[in-house]
Amino acid sequence: MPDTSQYLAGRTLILVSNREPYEHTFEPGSAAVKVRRPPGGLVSALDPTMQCTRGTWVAWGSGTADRDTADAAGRIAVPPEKPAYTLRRVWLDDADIDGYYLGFANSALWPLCHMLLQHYDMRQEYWERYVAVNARFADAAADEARRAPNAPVVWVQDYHFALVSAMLRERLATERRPIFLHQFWHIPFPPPDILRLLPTAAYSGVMRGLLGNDLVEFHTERYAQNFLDCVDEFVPESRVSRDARRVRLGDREIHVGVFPISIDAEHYESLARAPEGAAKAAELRTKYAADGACLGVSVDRVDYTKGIPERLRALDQLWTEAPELRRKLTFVVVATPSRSELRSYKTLEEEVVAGVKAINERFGDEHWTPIVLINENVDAAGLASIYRAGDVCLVSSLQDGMNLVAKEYIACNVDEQGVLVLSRFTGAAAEIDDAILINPFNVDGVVAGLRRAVTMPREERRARMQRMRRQLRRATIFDWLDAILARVDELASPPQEIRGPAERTPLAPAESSAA
Ligand code: ADQ
Repeated sequence: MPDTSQYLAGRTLILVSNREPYEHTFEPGSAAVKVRRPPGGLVSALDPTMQCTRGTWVAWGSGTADRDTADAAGRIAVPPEKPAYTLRRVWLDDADIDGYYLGFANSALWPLCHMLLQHYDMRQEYWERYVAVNARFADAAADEARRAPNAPVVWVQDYHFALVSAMLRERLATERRPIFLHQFWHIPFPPPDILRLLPTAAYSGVMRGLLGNDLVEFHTERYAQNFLDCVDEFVPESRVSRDARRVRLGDREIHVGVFPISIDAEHYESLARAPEGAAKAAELRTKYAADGACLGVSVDRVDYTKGIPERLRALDQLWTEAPELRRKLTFVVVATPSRSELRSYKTLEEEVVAGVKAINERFGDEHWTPIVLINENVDAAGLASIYRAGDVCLVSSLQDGMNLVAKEYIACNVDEQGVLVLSRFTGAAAEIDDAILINPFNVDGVVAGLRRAVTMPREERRARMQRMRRQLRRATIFDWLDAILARVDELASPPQEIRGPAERTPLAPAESSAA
């Protein structure tokens, strides 16, 4: 793990994200409290940085015991076993969760950013809640910035908080302390023709909110250029330099950067190599890929962006067209429900279960189940053994900011025999050179890609996987973090002065009428 303490010298890092790094919950039916660390690479990568910079992490206090363990301001020192930084919790009630999280963030922005318009559902109240919750996070971050012993660097995560940076800049405008604001956008950024489907106040607010940052970060050049196109179109008083990826707004300069996120490759590799990982992988192969048969794997949250029904359609067609692959190719599909409160997600869960059942009835028999569906949460060690066992990993996202599953598969493929079949609409496809690229909307193409994967000569498989593994080792999540912090260091020094009120970036008011 690279040493990130060389950056942010004399500065305090304030991180803002929807999910918190430590969640306190009551044990069912008792007053005993347990601490949960949400799984995921981002928290594991950022937690050590927070520990060494002794900053503050502002996040939604989502645990049942979160209020009981924090002080009146929602603050608690973490990690619990060896406190090194502050977690500042922001409280959301059910109406906030419905309007801000399930509503504007996940029913409006999420489908638009993934250009899947049939799932777009927009209500005025969603936007109003989103503005209100973003304001509450900006208040909490402003309070933390005032408490910070050093010049604060604020790092906002994702599409839940498009307005926070501009709001925060406004709140701190009268205090002449240097501050640097930046934001990572984890999902695709759409072109103007898609973003304009939001009401005018909302698309204008989102763009002006993001321009409250000094640096806006994306996974790929395409998302960065889409963002610059939207700035050009929706913020007419700005000046956009596409080549330099820069925006001039009043006397401020906003930089746009490309930083493809990655994984802790060593960690995944060690899970796959561990004796339990190896044993579990061998067990999977004995069960589903004995006698030279082939094992396909896929891993996703159940989300319409991941192309799961499209994948099932392709498998159906594959076993129809290539009867010789029946009993010779089994698929383990890990598809864990997420956002089940939303009807479109619940419907999709049912569609996936019914689709798998139909395929298994059509092609399976008493000795062979074509698709093994695992629709529960699997921990990282379990995933590592599934990845290790898989001869083919199919990622069929219709759109995906990056897709970390593709990289996890590469990290865990320690036997160097696997083939990655990857949707060209993932951020990962812009980076990974040796996958078989597919268009998930074209079922014939997916079938052709799968056939190519299962028949690929051993030497070609090995050569491709070796190259992908070398590429991944050079670009892990720590390299991502390192590159972003280095860029922040470069741009933030000498420290930028907080602008006076007259120079503020205007934020579209929540009450403006919907267009
Ligand atoms: P996600 O849409 O969640 O992330 P992805 O990048 O694939 O998509 O990351 C998912 C993570 O959850 C992976 O670490 C994976 O192992 C894990 N996971 C997925 N399905 C699981 C399951 N069924 N059981 C257990 N774990 C599972 C968003 C964007 C992506 C972007 C990331 C990071 O949508 O495009 O790559 O953020 O920026």
